[in-house]
Amino acid sequence: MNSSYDMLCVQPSSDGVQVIQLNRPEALNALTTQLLDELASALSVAQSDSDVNVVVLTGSKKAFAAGADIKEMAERDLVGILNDPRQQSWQRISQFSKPLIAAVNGYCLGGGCELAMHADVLIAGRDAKFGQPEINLGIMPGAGGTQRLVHAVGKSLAMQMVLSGQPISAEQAQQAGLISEITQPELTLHRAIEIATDIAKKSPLAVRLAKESILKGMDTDLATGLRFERHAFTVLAGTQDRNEGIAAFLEKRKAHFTGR
Ligand code: CO8
Repeated sequence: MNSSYDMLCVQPSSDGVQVIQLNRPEALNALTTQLLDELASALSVAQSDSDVNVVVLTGSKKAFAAGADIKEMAERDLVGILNDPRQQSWQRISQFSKPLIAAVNGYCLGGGCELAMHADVLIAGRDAKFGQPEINLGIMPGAGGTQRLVHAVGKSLAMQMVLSGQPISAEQAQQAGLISEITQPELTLHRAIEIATDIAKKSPLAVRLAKESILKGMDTDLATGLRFERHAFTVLAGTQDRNEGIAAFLEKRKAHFTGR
């Protein structure tokens, strides 16, 4: 465990997978400026660590994260929010280009839900609750909740969640497409690591460009997305991993990818 963080437990990578756990149990992992900064830093380190292919982000049994820290927010006025240092952390988190898997149990609310939606794959325990309750505080989501949630669950459910503040269950989240799998709560992290370990064995270049292509497509029109996909697909034709993948298939053996 890395002790350079106060509010995170960062495990050493194993089989290309690193687990980062939000660790502020006394406040249900509410996201303070410091916690978000530590997370952005841990992801930057993981980004440049060649031993890390995939990161799993998780919280505790009771909460992935119960939102932005309301006590800290209470101290910020309009100018404080305008100059909000958390904005830079969100930006850095969104730039993480390796696969990020969220393993969610318990409350996943407000900024916590917005953080989980930065993940490429979300899985959750049966008891997880996803919501954007900011409206109950007289505010609204401010870190992607009105944008990414619409992509994830569609307009009608996103409106219902954001305007009423009512959370949805893991089952509803799966039906709507916010999460891909539901597990028993005690198995969520194990299952996330299993998915991550599988992805970590693939060609890192292909994984990176496939992720980028999907994200690009969500941000742009179909023609631009298809053009990006075609370029990315073409770039991969020049990699050793592509030769290795095809040769391994033809020779009926397992591929060994090196990221070249
Ligand atoms: N902020 C600060 N502290 C919190 C938060 C939070 N979001 N959530 C829980 N805590 C603290 C509680 O104050 C309590 O501390 P203490 O024991 O010192 O009183 C401790 O965690 C345990 O919480 P509860 O006793 O309330 O636990 P319950 O099981 O009774 O309830 C709930 C759990 C339902 C999750 C409840 O804690 C709750 O409603 N929390 C607030 C949820 C919320 O409103 N989240 C949205 C916050 S606003 C937001 O996220 C805006 C994001 C914008 C980002 C923009 C960035 C640039």
